Amino acid sequence: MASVKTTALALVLTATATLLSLFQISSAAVYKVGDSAGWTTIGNVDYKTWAATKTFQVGDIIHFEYSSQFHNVIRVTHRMYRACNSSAPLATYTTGNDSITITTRGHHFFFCGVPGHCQAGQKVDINVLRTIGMSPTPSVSAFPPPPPSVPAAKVNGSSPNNAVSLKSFKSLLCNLALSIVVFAVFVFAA
Ligand SMILES: *[C@@H]1O[C@H](CO)[C@@H](O)[C@H](O)[C@H]1NC(C)=O
Ligand SMILES: *[C@@H]1O[C@H](CO)[C@@H](O)[C@H](O)[C@H]1NC(C)=O
Ligand SMILES: *[C@@H]1O[C@H](CO)[C@@H](O)[C@H](O)[C@H]1NC(C)=O
Ligand SMILES: [Cu+2]
Repeated sequence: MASVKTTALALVLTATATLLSLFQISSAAVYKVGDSAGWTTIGNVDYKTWAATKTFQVGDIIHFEYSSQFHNVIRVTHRMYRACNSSAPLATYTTGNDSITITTRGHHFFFCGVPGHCQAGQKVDINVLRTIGMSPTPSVSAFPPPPPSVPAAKVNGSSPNNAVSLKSFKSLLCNLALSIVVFAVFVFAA
């Protein structure tokens, strides 16, 4: 009798793990910094506002697109970010088509290392919130929602709406999987 339970438990756990790993892959979002404007000093792109409208998660890809003749990307510490100090970057990217996978939570500070560009606003703070499996509410209230009459304006680009709904779905599945595991352990222990 015990072996039947063990087999059932193993099956449930395997299925859950498969489900979760599948979802881990499919939920990674790609965010192009600055959307159609890209990574530039032209047009006073507000990268702070751009970042504030996104809900970044571990595994997401931050994509910098720019002319490598005129710009680059460096990752720096918070202190260096605030001072636009490019003397000791943590990482440097120069291809003009750089995809950076975010592997940890917290802040990830980037700016353009070309003199004057950081001061001109070519800097972005990618903040991956510590909450996992929670619905993304805080950043939404800071911005008035766009008028519903022009939904097409936001559809183009990196489709953040899609990403958000995928993430909600993911957290739902995570909760479901967790419930299954708890249930299985309960049955097993009984
Ligand atoms: C999306 O934006 C690109 C330019 O960034 C434009 O060429 C394309 O027509 C747009 N697509 C839609 C569906 O608006
Ligand atoms: C820039 O950062 C480096 C390394 O942290 C430091 O030695 C230097 O004093 C800083 N420069 C300025 C102008 O803050
Ligand atoms: C950037 O690189 C990706 C592959 O990593 C490629 O598919 C894409 O076409 C490139 N974009 C540009 C503008 O070079
Ligand atoms: Cu630049």
